[in-house]
Amino acid sequence: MSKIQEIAQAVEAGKAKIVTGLVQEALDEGFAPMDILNQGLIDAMGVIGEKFKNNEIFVPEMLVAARAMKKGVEVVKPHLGDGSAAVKGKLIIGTVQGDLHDIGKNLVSMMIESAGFEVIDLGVDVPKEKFIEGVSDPDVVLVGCSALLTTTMPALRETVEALNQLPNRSQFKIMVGGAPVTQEFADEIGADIYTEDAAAAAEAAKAAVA
Ligand code: B1M
Repeated sequence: MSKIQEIAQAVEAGKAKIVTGLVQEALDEGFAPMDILNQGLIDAMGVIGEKFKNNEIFVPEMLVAARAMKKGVEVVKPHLGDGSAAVKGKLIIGTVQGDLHDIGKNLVSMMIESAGFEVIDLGVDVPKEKFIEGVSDPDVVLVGCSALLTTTMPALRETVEALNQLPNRSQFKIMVGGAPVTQEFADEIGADIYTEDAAAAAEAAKAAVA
């Protein structure tokens, strides 16, 4: 079994300490940090999601796997920077109201930060008022909204619609994403940017301020 497969298996089993050790070993052995992130850590969460859907595991197992993944991400994070030192602008980001999923949002933050942005993380379960308060800072050029549940897509819509009403709307771009979100939905609710994953989000953020 390859080191990356070992990482994925340890994430699935929720073994946080083993994950951190394996990720460090993989880095020491010269595995590309993006491969460790995508094929080791992120793919494992996909497997966990399938198992949950098929009632093979339940919320507690999902939670320990999520924690193990987060620990692995902490180890790989310092190796993901692309060397962009200059601050390209400020991003506020959060998971919308009613939604507690933060792994994807954290990855997006991390990649955008690595691309040279200052990131203000509003956390999870963020009401639209908090996003609105966030853009009162004139340095904010990007607003990121994440939603992982079909049941929180209406909150995403409300947040984007509220941001679209603001008098300073031309100051910032709105980026949305998360598993149930599509380009079509993003267009429908009036978001500026939809991206499918964290790497694409970082590229889109750079393009948005270029
Ligand atoms: Co939840 N959960 N969960 N969960 N959970 C899903 C999302 C689900 C698909 C599982 C399933 O049934 N297969 C399902 C949603 C079904 C639906 O809505 N149709 C589900 C459910 C039902 C629930 C609960 C309702 C379960 C319950 O209590 N009965 C509950 C809801 C709680 C709430 O939020 N109110 C719940 C709870 C949880 C945990 C707390 C246990 C845990 C979250 C822990 C945490 O985040 N700290 C959890 C987990 C871990 C998952 C799965 C297994 C993994 C999510 C994840 O982290 N994926 C998930 C199944 C799955 O996704 N396959 C599932 C890895 C992550 C890297 O991917 O978040 O998609 P993702 O992010 C990607 C892209 O989407 C994108 O880039 C990211 C990185 O590449 N992206 C953006 C995300 N945000 C973006 C923003 C952008 C741009 C791109 O711009 C701003």
